[in-house]
Amino acid sequence: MDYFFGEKEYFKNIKKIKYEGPKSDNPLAFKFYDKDKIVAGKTMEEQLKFACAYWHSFCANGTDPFGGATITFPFADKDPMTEAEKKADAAFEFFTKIGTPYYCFHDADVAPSGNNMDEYAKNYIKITDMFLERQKETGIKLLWNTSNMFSEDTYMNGAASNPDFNVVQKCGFKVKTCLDANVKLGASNYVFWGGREGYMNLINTDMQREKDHIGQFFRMARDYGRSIGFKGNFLIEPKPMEPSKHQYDYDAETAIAFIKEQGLENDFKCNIEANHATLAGHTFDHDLQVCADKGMLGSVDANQGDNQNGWDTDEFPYDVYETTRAMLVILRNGGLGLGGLNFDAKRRRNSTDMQDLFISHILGMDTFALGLIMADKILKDGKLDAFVANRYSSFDSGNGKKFEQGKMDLVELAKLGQTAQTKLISGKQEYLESLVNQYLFG
Ligand code: XUL
Ligand code: CO
Repeated sequence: MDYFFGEKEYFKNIKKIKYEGPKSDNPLAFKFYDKDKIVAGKTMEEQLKFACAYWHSFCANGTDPFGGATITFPFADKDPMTEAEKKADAAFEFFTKIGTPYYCFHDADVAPSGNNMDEYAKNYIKITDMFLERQKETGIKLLWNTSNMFSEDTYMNGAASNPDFNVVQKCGFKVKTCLDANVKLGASNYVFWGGREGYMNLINTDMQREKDHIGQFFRMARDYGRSIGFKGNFLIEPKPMEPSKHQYDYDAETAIAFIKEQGLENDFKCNIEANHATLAGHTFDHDLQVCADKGMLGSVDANQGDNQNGWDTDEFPYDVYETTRAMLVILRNGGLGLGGLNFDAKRRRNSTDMQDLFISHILGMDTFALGLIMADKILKDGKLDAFVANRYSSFDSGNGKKFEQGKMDLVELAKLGQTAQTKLISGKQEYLESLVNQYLFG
């Protein structure tokens, strides 16, 4: 099989990345991700369903608020459409070489927006037609696409929540175009991340009206998507802030409440991003568990934040403790369903070698592979789950069961409480944490 498409090989000197095991000193090899290895009844590839994020891997050039680009791409071209075509070829070469079975993109990542909406659609359709060909050639699938309604100045006051209906109309055009491409490419999901769907100051904002407009917009997107044959999940990706001060889909609980308030629960689930959960003051596994408990775990943006920084650093995951805890939730959930693990992650601004694009993905894939192996070990051993089950066992029978089943009123509960004997029962947190260390390093 050839590992390049179009006119040339963009990542020369880098062959398909293989599993070489934990003792390998080859930076361009997997140490733990062995795609065909069976873990918890499925291959690692099927369990983890990795996706590559177009916007970080082929667009982010190291620019930050304090300085310009540090990363140059081998597909740069003076003509924006030619560059988009070369970028698509380079992207499929990368997916094939690194071995991510899925990819994700925004409209703005893949094609130039042109001078008007017709040019935008023409460019986008041309590139997504090309994607369709490349998907057929490689077997790589689209996990989700989305519309970027936050970068252009038009969206500075919001997208579907914008106080100006003219902007909402433009959003309609963009999302319709993106849903058409989604169905053409056979995607599993369609994502809405509400970057500017929030506000900076209540002084100029009618909050409930804005939320209702988003709800109305989502119902229209759902109805259109279903009418053209989209069978996957619509996903809301919660984030508390950045770029908005108050983002409406703050965290998993907030997004689920919104989904239910707006009557979208049969079609919408959540896409949980690790760094967004930590920005909201939660842990990654907290937001995953909130979704799992409500049957709302749609997909995952797999990255990692920084313990000291209060912003979205989108690092590639390297914390095995965190991925183990995430994979515990995912395995207990019975897997990711139509979702996957999308690396919404970028290499650091000073990781400027082209090799670093590969190495960063290897790091993320190995870290989640370890998380999967460890979570499987923990679940098979069963001590953690048995401890938790036992902790709640007073509700398994007798009056506790009656309470849980709603067969008791407050008068009866109070009567029992008059003579109830309570004792201090240890939560054993440190014991359980040291048990996890034993699984990880024992
Ligand atoms: C931004 C973010 C987005 C979404 C897709 O923080 O996570 O890239 O994943 O729009
Ligand atoms: Co994301």
